[in-house]
Amino acid sequence: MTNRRHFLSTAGATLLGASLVDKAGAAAIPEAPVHTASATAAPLAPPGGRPYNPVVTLNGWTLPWRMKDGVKEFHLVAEPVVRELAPGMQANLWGYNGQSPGPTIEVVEGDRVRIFVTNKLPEHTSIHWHGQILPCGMDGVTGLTQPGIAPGKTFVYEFVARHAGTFMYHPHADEMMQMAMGMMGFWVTHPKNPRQHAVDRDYVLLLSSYDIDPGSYTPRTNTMLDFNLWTFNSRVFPGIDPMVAGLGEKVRIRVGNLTMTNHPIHLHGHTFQVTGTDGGWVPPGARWPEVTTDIAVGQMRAIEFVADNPGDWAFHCHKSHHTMNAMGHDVPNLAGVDQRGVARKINSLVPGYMVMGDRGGSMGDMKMRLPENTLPMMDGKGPFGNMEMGGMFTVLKVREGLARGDYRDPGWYRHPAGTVAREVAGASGAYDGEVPAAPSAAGPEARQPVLDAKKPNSHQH
Ligand SMILES: [Cu+2]
Repeated sequence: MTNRRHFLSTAGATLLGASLVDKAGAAAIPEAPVHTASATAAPLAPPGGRPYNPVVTLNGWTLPWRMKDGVKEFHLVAEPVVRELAPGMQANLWGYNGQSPGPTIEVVEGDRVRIFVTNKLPEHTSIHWHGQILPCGMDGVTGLTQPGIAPGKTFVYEFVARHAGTFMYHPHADEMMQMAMGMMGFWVTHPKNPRQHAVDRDYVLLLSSYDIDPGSYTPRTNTMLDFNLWTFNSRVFPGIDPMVAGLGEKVRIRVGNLTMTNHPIHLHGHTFQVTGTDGGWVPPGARWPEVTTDIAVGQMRAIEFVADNPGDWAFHCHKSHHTMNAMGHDVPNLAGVDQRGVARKINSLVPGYMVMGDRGGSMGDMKMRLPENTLPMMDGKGPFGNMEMGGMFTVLKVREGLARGDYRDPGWYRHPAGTVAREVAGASGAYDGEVPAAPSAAGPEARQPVLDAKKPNSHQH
């Protein structure tokens, strides 16, 4: 307590709120590391300070810091970035330190934190430290708790990370524009005691969405609901790395939602518990088992499970349009419509045109010529063919004998003999038992819709 009081009383700027850094101060600002690779970076072991178990940011990285007089100093630079959403598509976004989302910030409960924020955007910005309990003037709300950080200026935020947990940061300035352009980042405050809430692997990701017309690069930022790209850390499947876990390891996945709608996040092959929110840790007696947890806008959820089931397990948003990419959200349903001849006729007018769906909408094995810079609506080569997935989807790979700290993709799961769904006749290893009859619910009566709308005998007012 003494330390913190001392910190707050000596750092006068803290009490006055986020403040502009003058020229003399600027010389003392730590460097702002930049990262542009889209592969998942290895966890950043703490180079000093109190120990903690670092997290892994899916297709992202953690921001290095320096210790100065007992304060952890970070430097974020808000700037335009180019983010590859998946191989074949790049987007002009706004982010921090070379990437959208910005780097993950990791600190320890009780740490004194000083964050320099330099604005290289063409308009003013600010950073709100979502979920932190801090002095009001550090809350980052433009106009309410500070003036906007003008282009070219650097502000400094200082506070104590009071509570361990799962948080995020994002602008509170021209929000519709800045968040639709990808400005956000993850924040983890680790517990003082590294054994508390300890897990073997701790993955973090933010949900964001973009509306980028096929053939273009820059999101439409006035879109309210009709986004066409749904992302984990500004990546879409098949551009999202797998999450890996050794058999029997305890795994945590922390997810924050900064889109415009809710996302029911679903894990196959395991049951998990929601162990934390951006409000804190859920007491053990209040947790219940789930396989899907809905994450509302502005919410964060930490889920935990023991990876006790080997295999390649889907992890995805359960809204079907959220596991699709840009092409195809608006196509008509032509199931049952005989389109023979139509494709040929249209093709003479529009080369490359493809008729969709007289047998359903699956485009898994079709090859359509795409406009430049977009992605098929569902894609991803798996060991059994096309996965027909995009957007908010990846694979949890649980493997026996995986070394601690090994995050490399172990390849596809090798299923034990006789444990894969298979064709009944013909194929090798096919089922050769007796196939039971398949009773149908649709009897003759059921095919005739019966309208039996009885009026109530008497009105009761
Ligand atoms: Cu979703």
